[in-house]
Amino acid sequence: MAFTDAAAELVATLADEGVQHLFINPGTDTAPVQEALAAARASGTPSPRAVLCTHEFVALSSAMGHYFVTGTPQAVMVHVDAGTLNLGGAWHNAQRNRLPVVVFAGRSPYTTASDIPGHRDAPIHWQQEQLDQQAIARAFGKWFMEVPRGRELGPIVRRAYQVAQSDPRGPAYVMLPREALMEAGGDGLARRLKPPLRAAPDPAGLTDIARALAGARRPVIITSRTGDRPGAVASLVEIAELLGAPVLDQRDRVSFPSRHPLYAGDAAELLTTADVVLLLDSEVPWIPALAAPPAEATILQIDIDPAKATMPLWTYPVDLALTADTSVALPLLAGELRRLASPASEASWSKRREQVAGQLAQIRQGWDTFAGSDDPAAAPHAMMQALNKVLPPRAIVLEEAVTARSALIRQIDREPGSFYDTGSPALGWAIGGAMGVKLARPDAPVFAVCGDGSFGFGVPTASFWSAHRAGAPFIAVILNNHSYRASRLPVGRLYPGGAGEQEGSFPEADLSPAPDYVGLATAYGGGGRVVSDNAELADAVEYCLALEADGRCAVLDIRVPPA
Ligand SMILES: Cc1ncc(C[n+]2csc(CCOP(=O)(O)OP(=O)(O)O)c2C)c(N)n1
Ligand SMILES: [Mg+2]
Repeated sequence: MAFTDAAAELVATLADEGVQHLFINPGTDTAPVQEALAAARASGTPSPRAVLCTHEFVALSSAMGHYFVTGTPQAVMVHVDAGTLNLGGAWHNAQRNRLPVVVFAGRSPYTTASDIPGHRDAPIHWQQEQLDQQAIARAFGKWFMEVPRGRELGPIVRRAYQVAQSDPRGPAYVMLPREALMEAGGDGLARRLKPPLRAAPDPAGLTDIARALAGARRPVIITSRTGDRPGAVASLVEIAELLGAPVLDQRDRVSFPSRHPLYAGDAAELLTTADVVLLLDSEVPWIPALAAPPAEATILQIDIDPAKATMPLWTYPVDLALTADTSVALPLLAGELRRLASPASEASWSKRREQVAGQLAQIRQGWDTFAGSDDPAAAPHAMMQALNKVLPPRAIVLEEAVTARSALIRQIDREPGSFYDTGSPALGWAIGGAMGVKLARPDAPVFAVCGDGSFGFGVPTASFWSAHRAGAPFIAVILNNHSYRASRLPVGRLYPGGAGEQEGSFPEADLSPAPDYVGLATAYGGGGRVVSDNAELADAVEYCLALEADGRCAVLDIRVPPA
């Protein structure tokens, strides 16, 4: 079938690539795509659903949330240089989370010739043109291209999705001049360029890893994102159980069940006595200044991107690294370990299992005790414990609680595929991400648990409006300590007893007086509750869930001490 123009081919190609939503903020250059979307809707031909996001940061954050729960390729469309710039820190989050997204951006029309469709027809077409628009994206994307002619659009878009979805995955950026969009496209859909299948580990290396683990005396497993593919978690559980190894789950995803006796959460102190450490899908395995394995420990790694070349100083001392998708490698590793097991080794592994489970039970008991204490720093733990009790089974939790992150890791108990954290620096993702999750999982209540600072970075006006409009409401749980606590603590750490501590005032990190967050949600069709006592939490959650069920966003403004 021939397309009316390249823009129509773009819309059809996106649908054919499995893109379900086009998170869009339009400009004067997206007109051909808007026309093509309208035509597809009118004729009933397959097209992604356009989701209008009133800030670009929300669009890309939302695409990431959608990807987390579906694993499907994503599309975002923004306006020229201005829209590309507004993607802001979401670029970084997308890069660090290996988001297979193609960001399409307008590009000022080239021609002033009025007989060429799409030609320049407004002053802004001069002003918005940059010497190098791609440069904005270059630090964070993995592939960049401009569509020079309508005929080339199909193969370029296919190529963009192939590269974005090839491991290690990541964002691609495609610029679309109006003239090209309005030219004729190809004669039919360009041929799909399929990404490679999941990478399997080197067989000899896998045997070496199995032997090192089988012979270990105090093995420790570290993971963070193995739960990206929830199916991999069962194999990780089997390996941990076979070896009797504690699993530190840094929880960018749920990679190990929190009720399992070998779950060690973020208790990094366990590393200091390890003789063999297995790193699985962890971006920052440990912080040397806080707790690290002994220098003589053997460090093993299985990761889709073991060298992490995009992090300049990733200097962890890895003895043996395998490039592999852990969802392929872990079942194989479990098989190798079963083959290596002898009655003697099984007896010692199972003895260790009992010991380690006992040690971890004590550690976790400490988490509970802390949550119940009078320590002001315990307030988020107590609140998260209370929230955990009333979370509906289907709920999906997004984490952006910064200094209260540990409270979520320790107190919130979720299945694989129902807890996400970007593990990356640009705050503000959670509330935009929540819309994307909700679009993918309409039956799941989505809780974005964030700090008051993080909430503000998420462009709440745009997040609430866009989610309400798209029928994808979420519940923003704000751990409201009236501060950028994370930006205040280092002053005391680096300058103990210094002027900052003596003065006791940190105006640059103080967020009081707190705004009316519930009022803000109300302005965008939602509502919410303020809570300052754990005892009020269950009722407040019920109230917010009722709003959410009614298609409205909710804020649960939890007042906690600045600590
Ligand atoms: C986009 C962005 N801007 C600034 C920062 C620097 N930063 C890191 S943590 C933080 C404070 C976060 O405050 P909040 O979400 O309230 O959490 P709290 O520190 O109070 O636990 C800031 C400003 C950042 N990470 N991302
Ligand atoms: Mg705060």
